[in-house]
Amino acid sequence: MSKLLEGKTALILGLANKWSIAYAIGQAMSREGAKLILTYQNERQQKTVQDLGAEIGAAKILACDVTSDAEIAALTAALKADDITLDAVVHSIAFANKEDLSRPFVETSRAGFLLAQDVSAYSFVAVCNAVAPLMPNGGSIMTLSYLGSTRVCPNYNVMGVAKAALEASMKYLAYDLGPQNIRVNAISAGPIKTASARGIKDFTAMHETVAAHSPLKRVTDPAEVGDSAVFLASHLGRGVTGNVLYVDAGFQIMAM
Ligand code: NAD
Ligand code: IMJ
Repeated sequence: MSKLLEGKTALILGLANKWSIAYAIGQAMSREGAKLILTYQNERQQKTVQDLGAEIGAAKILACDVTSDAEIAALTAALKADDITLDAVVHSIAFANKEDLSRPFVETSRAGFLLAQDVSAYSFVAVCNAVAPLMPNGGSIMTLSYLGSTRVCPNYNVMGVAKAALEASMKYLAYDLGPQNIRVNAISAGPIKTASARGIKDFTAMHETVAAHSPLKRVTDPAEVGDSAVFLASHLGRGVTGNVLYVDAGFQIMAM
């Protein structure tokens, strides 16, 4: 069978290490023949991202801290200077203060609230605005969300509110960019043991709850998220925009 992303170029933001969901997406997209461009947040991650990028044959690796308008502009300027056009963009980025993910949500500070919104939600708007001009043939932009956007998940707190803003932003972006044949979607993944999940209070218990109660009776494998990202980026996903695609072993349908 021919590869699903042959001839397509994908930009992936949010790869930090081998556990990152962005790495699983990069592996799946590389397998399907995509040319990959990766970004890293700062010098601390540069070496790791370069090593992992080499493993999946990344064509280019650039720095981009998404809290900086200048760094986002420099990223797209560097791609433009190389005459690179994009067919797919993956935003796999979130951050909140650690203490805001354990104490009661009601105690969230203004600064903590705004930080989570800035990194985890606004950055998606800024990235979409920056990359759209590099997608003259249309394309597919996606972000990663979590069930805590619409349901209360203990400790997810300020991140849940940021994911609610992210999912709503995704829909407005889908409306704005639709006329350019740019599709915008979110993948809502089930809990996966990444750096952003490790150290979270009761994460193992949450994993066990999902495995026990989800329709598929198991947790989400990052490779399943990678394959869904391939679908959204490919011709097969051409009719899908403004959607939250749950890749969570079915957990979100359950009430008891
Ligand atoms: P991860 O820690 O590997 O990825 C988070 C990424 O965000 C890192 O690469 C980090 O460098 C990047 N980042 C943070 N602040 C940044 C900034 N200012 N500029 C640029 N990059 C920045 O963890 P992950 O679990 O792969 O998370 C990726 C996405 O998936 C996040 O949006 C997360 O909310 C979402 N998600 C995770 C799970 C899970 O259980 N792990 C479930 C559903 C959704
Ligand atoms: C995170 C916190 C609380 C509950 C949680 C999570 N559950 C899951 C996550 C149930 C699945 C992981 N997740 C979906 C995230 O989006 C994580 C985001 C995150 C994690 C950290 C940890 C380290 C840190 N800041 C963070 N910011 C965002 O300092």
